Amino acid sequence: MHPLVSRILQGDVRAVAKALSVVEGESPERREVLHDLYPFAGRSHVVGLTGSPGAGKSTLVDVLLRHLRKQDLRVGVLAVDPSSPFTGGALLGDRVRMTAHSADPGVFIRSIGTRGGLGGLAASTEDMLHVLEAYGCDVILLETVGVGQSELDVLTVADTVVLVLTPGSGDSIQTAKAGIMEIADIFVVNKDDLPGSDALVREIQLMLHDKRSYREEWKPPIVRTRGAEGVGLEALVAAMEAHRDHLRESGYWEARRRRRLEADVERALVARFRRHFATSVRESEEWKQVWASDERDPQKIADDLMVLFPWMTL
Ligand SMILES: Nc1nc2c(ncn2[C@@H]2O[C@H](COP(=O)(O)OP(=O)(O)OP(=O)(O)O)[C@@H](O)[C@H]2O)c(=O)[nH]1
Ligand SMILES: [Mg+2]
Repeated sequence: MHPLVSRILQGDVRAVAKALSVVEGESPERREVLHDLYPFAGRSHVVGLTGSPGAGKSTLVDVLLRHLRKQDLRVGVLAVDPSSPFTGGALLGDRVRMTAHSADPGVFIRSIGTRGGLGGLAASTEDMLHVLEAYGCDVILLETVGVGQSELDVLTVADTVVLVLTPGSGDSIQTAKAGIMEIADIFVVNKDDLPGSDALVREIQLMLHDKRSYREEWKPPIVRTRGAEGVGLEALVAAMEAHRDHLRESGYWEARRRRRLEADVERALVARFRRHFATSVRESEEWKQVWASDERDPQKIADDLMVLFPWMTL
C-alpha cells in the first residue's frame, strides 16, 4: 500500500492534504495512490450544494459543518471555485472557515480549481472524494456555483444535490440554469427573512406539482432556511438524511455508484485510445499516405485507417 494511503487510514491530516494534491495533479504517484484508495471509495454521503453566486451556499456549508460536528460526524468540504486558478484555490471565505475549523481533525476543507484534471472537473473531484472517503468522512459537502456545464457535471458525483435558491434577486426558478431543476434532490429557499420567499416556495411547489414522475421515486422536499442565523438547519439535515436513506433502501445508492464506475471505465478507455492514436497512428507512415490521397470523406478515411490499424476496428 502506498505510504500516503496508510497514513490517511491512520487519520493523518497532513497525508490527506498531500494525497489531495497528488490526485489533483499529474505526478507519476497519482495512479498508485488512487489504486490504493479505491477499496475505501463510496463510503461517504456526498452532498452537493449548488446555486447562484451569493445564494448562501458557503454560509450553509459552515453552519452544516457545525451541526454535523455536534453529532460527532467526520466532515469533508470540497469547494469548487470557478474564480481560482488550478493551484492557488483558496477563497478568502474558505480561508476564514479553514482557520475556524483548522484545530479540528474531524473537518477537512479544500478548494478545487475548475480546470480539472485529465478527465475533467467531475473526474478530478471524484478522485479527491476518494481521499476524503478513505479518511473516514461520514459526510462530504461539495460546494459549487451552478454557472457552467462543468460545474453542473460535478454534481454527478454527489449522492444528494441541494439547490439553494433565494427570493427576489431575479433568482426565480424560471431563470435558473436549465438542467439544474431536474437534478435537485432538495430545494432550499435560503434568505427566508427576505420578502418574496413565500412566492418562491409556491413557484417551486407548482413546478414539482406539474411533474409527472420523480427521478428515482423521490419527491424533492422544499426546506426554508436563514443560513446566517442557522434557522432551518435541522430540517435541512433531516432532508439530507431522508434522501440518503431513500437511496440506500431503494437500491439507487448502489446503482448510481455502478453507473459512475462504468463512466470512469469508459473515460479510461477513451483516454487510452487517444494516447495510442496520438503515438502509433499520427506518427506513422500510413497516416501520411492517407493525407497524400485525394480522399476527403472523414468516414471513408476512418474506414481506411481501421484497415491499416486493425486494433482500432470497432
Ligand atoms: N439576509 C440573509 N442573508 C444571508 C442568509 N444566508 C447568507 N446570507 C448572506 O448572503 C451573502 C452571500 O453568502 P455566501 O454564503 O457567501 O454565498 P455563496 O452562495 O457561498 O456565494 P458564492 O460562493 O460567492 O457563490 C453573505 O453576505 C451572507 O451573509 C440569509 O439567510 N439571509
Ligand atoms: Mg461560496
